[in-house]
Amino acid sequence: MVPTLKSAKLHRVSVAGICALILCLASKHATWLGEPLVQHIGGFCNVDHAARCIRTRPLIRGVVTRASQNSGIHPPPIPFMDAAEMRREVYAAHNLWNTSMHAIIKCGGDGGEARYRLVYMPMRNRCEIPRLIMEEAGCPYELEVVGFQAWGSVKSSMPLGKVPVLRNFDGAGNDLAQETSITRFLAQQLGLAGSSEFERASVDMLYQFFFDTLRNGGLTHDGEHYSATSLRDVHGRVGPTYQEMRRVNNFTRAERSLAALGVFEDRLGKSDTGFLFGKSPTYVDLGLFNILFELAEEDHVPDFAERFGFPNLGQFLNKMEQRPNLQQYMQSNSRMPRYVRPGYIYCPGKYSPAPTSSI
Ligand SMILES: N[C@@H](CCC(=O)N[C@@H](CS)C(=O)NCC(=O)O)C(=O)O
Repeated sequence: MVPTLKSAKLHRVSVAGICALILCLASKHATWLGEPLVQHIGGFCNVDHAARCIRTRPLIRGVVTRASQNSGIHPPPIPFMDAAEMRREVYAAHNLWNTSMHAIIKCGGDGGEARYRLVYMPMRNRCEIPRLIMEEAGCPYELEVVGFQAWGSVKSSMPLGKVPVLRNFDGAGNDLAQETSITRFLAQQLGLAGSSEFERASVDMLYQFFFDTLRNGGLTHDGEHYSATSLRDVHGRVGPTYQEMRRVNNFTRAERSLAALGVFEDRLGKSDTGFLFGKSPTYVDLGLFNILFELAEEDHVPDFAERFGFPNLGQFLNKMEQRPNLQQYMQSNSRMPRYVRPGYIYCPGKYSPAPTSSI
């Protein structure tokens, strides 16, 4: 069974039922109970995690809140924020380093109950493919946005001290870190990982290739193996195919970029559905879409398909962009801004203009 955030809470409450009853009975004595209780929870996991446990257990919240106050620990609830307001605040910060919000925005689906909560900083980068998976699947989820200046107090509660993280992914209170693990997990849960064992293996192979090349091992769209900016001033297809290249080579970034894109162009040429595998998009299609969408931005190479002789990639981008859920997402306020490096400076992009004061 796939847990929703709510069913996970119910599960935890039932597991903690006996404890909750004892705590309710003891609530009159919260003053003396408080400090040891918080110390116990804090020792068992950590204070931030304890704060999250506390927020999801209404039965014991009163007791523990008093306990927290008594011990000087105030677990701050993470507030919900309107997505348009979040966008204004993010752009107003000018760059990632100035952001200080810690709030949740509701995303995906038709406004139903959230099934997942994804934590990330206010940018696209490593949380974009997990988001595209949930958006394409029409799955309601929460995005917990941690501004860079708020990160210091959140970091220690993350399994590996980094984001993205999928909160309580198993309904038993555990968090899942690592972009690629989150991507594969969500894709499997939401039916975007391939339709047979063999197809899933093939999708995984191409995703690993995608991650090594077009994603530069996770360092986004501008690195040693692939760089959208390196292609701005290139005209025509240059360099060998990826298969002809040695792993260690002296080719330019532009040549390596075109070689990697060529693998996807060829793969699409063999497909009779317009997707990389099967009859519907999988997570590797969404990853490729994300890269091509960025490549086609006005300040990169909007005419990349004609310029480099990649007709299949051009058609693929158009087709993916027209998918209703993706189209809705890209035009929504919940989409985080693009940025340029160095400096992680926010910049507007297609469908996601910087808000004006009249909005
Ligand atoms: N291999 C990890 C890398 C995660 C990572 O480096 N995340 C950055 C944000 S993109 C982070 O958490 N930085 C804050 C820090 O290092 O404290 C993954 O793919 O999830």
